[in-house]
Amino acid sequence: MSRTRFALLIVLALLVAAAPAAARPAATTAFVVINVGKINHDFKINGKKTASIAPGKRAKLVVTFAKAGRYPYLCVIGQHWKFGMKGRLKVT
Ligand SMILES: [Cu+2]
Repeated sequence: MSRTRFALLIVLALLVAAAPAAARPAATTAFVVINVGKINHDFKINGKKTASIAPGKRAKLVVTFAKAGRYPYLCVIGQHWKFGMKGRLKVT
């Protein structure tokens, strides 16, 4: 699966922190990951990971980013990440 295809699996990244940016110590984001592939996948970022997601199913992962930066994400099932199921999320 290409890196671009994997990026499409991350359908929605919703910023749930309602306070003004200057007032909050960290940004909390809920990822809704939909597996549109034909085998199981997962999604790991910043030390948190979904369960294995079956084809056609979805999982939600709530992650807090303490500071701005680039955070690697990947699928840790098998060696999927070696075949491109990875990327970096920029948090500003
Ligand atoms: Cu995978």
